[in-house]
Amino acid sequence: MEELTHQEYGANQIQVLEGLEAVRRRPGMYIGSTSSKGLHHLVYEVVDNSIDEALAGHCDSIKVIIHNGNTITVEDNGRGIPVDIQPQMGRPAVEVVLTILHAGGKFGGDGYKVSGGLHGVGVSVVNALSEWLEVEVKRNGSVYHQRYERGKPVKDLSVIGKAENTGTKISFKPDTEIFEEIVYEFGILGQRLRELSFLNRGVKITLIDEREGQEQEKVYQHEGGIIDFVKDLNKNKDVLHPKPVYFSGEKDDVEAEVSLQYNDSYSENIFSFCNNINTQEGGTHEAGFKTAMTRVINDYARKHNILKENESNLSGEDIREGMTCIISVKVKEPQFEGQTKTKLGNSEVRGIVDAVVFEGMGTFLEENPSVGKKIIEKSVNAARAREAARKARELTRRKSALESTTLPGKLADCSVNDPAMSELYLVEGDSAGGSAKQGRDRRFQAILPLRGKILNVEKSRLDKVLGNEEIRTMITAMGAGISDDFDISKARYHKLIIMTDADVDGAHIRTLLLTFFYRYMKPLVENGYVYIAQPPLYLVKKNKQEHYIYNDNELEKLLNQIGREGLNIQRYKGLGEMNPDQLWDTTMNPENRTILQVSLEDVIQADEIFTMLMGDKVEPRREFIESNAKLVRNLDV
Ligand code: 0RA
Repeated sequence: MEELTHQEYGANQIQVLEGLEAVRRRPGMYIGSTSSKGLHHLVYEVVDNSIDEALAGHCDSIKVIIHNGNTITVEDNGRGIPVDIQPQMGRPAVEVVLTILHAGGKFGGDGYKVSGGLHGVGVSVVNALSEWLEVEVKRNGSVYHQRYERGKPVKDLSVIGKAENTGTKISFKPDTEIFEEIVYEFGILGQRLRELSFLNRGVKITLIDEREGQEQEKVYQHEGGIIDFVKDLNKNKDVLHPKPVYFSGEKDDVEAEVSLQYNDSYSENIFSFCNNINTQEGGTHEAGFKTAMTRVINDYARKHNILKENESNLSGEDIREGMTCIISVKVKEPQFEGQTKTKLGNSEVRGIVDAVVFEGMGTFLEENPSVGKKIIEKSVNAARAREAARKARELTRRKSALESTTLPGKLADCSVNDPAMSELYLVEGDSAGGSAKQGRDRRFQAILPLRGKILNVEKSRLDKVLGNEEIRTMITAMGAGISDDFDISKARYHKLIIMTDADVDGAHIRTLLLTFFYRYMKPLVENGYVYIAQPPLYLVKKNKQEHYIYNDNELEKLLNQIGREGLNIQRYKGLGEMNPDQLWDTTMNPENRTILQVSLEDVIQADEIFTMLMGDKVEPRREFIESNAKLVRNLDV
């Protein structure tokens, strides 16, 4: 490459600029979106590089700072990005890393790999999307510095001081021309950094918020790695054995780690990761885990005569009931597949995880027979319950086959047949249900009144869940089945709107319903079909004018506007206090209403929240109860 003519070098440079221009023209292609999600993604991108340095064994501390004005600094104590001239480009390596798309780590270092694969688009993308970015590298006893604006170097890399140690510091200001709104959320960054600290044992990650009025600092560091992750996920549950099980292994450049612990609940919580990315759609690592687990438990149960010769094998699902598990693999060239590119495709991973789990779990069971016995008892019970549930389900199925056109009697269906246009209102109480039926637009709005509290599914198995009248009605109305049989393409409504009173009981019913949808109709939640209606809290009358008010802030604003004289303020205690017209105007008419879409961006957090809200332990619930707003994103429809 030394013979590069001047001209060719120039051509290279042009290509480089075009690369970053492409990022600015279509940022969504590189960071997913230019909303809050994309904005936070910039930080993850930089942190990922520091994590790689940690995984290579050269860095044990990463600091992330949110400054006033929502600029960010990410600093690590790794080797520092190389500063020597990169032969192909004839520029310092650090400049190449920051200005050339996909250049990160593809040169200059063995062992350096781009983490993520999904996110791993490189820090140059962050540079391209920042008003300015400054890098400081401590290396070779010197501090090097360079500044860029919208991806372009302002001047050459220069030495600005002496350094005693090594590391990289990158500061940047996201570009207002690119992002819709530039406000970082401590909680969102914290959640991801915390996850990274579990997945990368020992690395100390500090998050500092310097913004005026919201100063805070958190340190995330877990010597136990994914064992601590499992403990944390189970912290509000009653566990079957005190210590999570842990296995790890490495083969052909694939590292696999698994930790699991059973609790006494009925749900299965497996979270898998490849290169620190949550593989929500599963893949070969999960498949390997599941087959090995099923095999090893059945082998053990037979060997110890807990399963008799004439009895059939325990199913995978039965074995995984009440299991909390983290699977984490690190793969050189990950292939991400599936709709959301979160399904691991590398076939070599399956066998490696299978071997690690089969061997590790086998040994564990032999060494801990009392735990083994508990796990198998739980699986056997799960199998029995599943059989009972199957019978119950068959019964409902047969019934609905006989009366195939009969929807539940309480359901006031809409007249259109297109699910994409149809809405189902789940309404608390018969009286509000009656008002909703009269007030609705019957063309596209269906009403299902619910009487009293629905069953707390967090404390029941499927068979009992299916025995509950209100739940059966909802399943039939929705028409898409339940649990493993749930088929979202059969959903009769694409909006399911929960409408409860604005009081404690209403909040409780709403949570019970959300728990049910989350545990038994998860795709409904994942696809954003579930909404929460927002009825007004007050009706303020002055002279002939009426104002509906939805929260206390709004009330304060209005009172400041129209004065406090001659007012009549009515506080609505329940939906039942509104007549059908009012209910339509304030809460159901798509032209005026606000409904909140329930989002499940973070399934891990969602599980924690539902365990907390609906599980047995009271203390964490009390701490949490103020709001479940975390699950809910504001959406005006
Ligand atoms: C390329 C090669 C080497 C390290 C890095 C990049 C590196 C990048 C980042 C980004 C943030 N922190 C970082 N730390 C290191 C290897 C350098 C060597 O061989 O000494």
